[in-house]
Amino acid sequence: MTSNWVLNYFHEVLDKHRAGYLVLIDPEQCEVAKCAKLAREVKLAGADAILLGGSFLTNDLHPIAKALKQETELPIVLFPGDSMHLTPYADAILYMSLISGRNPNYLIGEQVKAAPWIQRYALEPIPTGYMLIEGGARTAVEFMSGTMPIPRNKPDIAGPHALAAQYLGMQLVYLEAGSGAELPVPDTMISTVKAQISIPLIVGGGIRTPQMAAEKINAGADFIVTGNILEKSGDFALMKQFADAVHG
Ligand code: 1GP
Repeated sequence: MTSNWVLNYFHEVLDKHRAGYLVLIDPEQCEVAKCAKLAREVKLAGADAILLGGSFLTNDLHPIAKALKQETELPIVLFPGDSMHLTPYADAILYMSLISGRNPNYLIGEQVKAAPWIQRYALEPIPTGYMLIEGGARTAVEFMSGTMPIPRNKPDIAGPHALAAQYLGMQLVYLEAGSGAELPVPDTMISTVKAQISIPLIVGGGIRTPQMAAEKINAGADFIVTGNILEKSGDFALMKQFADAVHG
């Protein structure tokens, strides 16, 4: 039996701050030493946890996760593109079902393949309803999963998806515009979804400024994820600005 300390920690973050800040490290975009440096900076900046993963992976995940674990006591939470993206050197995994899509492989297939490995690696699975929202251009998740995102002007479709996730027992909902999205998840969609659920709401994809992060929180996001912008800019001062804007 695995503990659920990471999920409890997420709730403690929300008790302490108005919202939480998660930094996504894409193992495809960084070598071990660079990832380790990033992990140190994430802690110094005041972010709350590290998400590790992406849609497509050719790098060896184990040494990267191991290096992150050595550099920070922040939770390392896997954010996998499929059932191959697993390592024992993380603490937890967003055990996601792509509920905005109708591809059975990403609704339950990959989850079945991953389950024995999650048990073997003693990772904490955090059941998460993952919803792809149209972000202005085709994204890697859309292509890799062969699913269509929910149209960005249809919050009335997004709301019942999130509510269904909660009714199925999921512990988090993640609204995803896609990494590097031209347009982040719209505020109206965030507020509509938030009004229908009581589990924490994660929002990510295309959030490029601390002001945008604050806007998404004001709309109802509980956790903000950024990836691309820090990978590209390498601007660690910006990471602190994000953390401050999110924590309020
Ligand atoms: C992607 O939501 C995350 O899965 C983060 O997106 O890289 O655009 O910040 P960005």
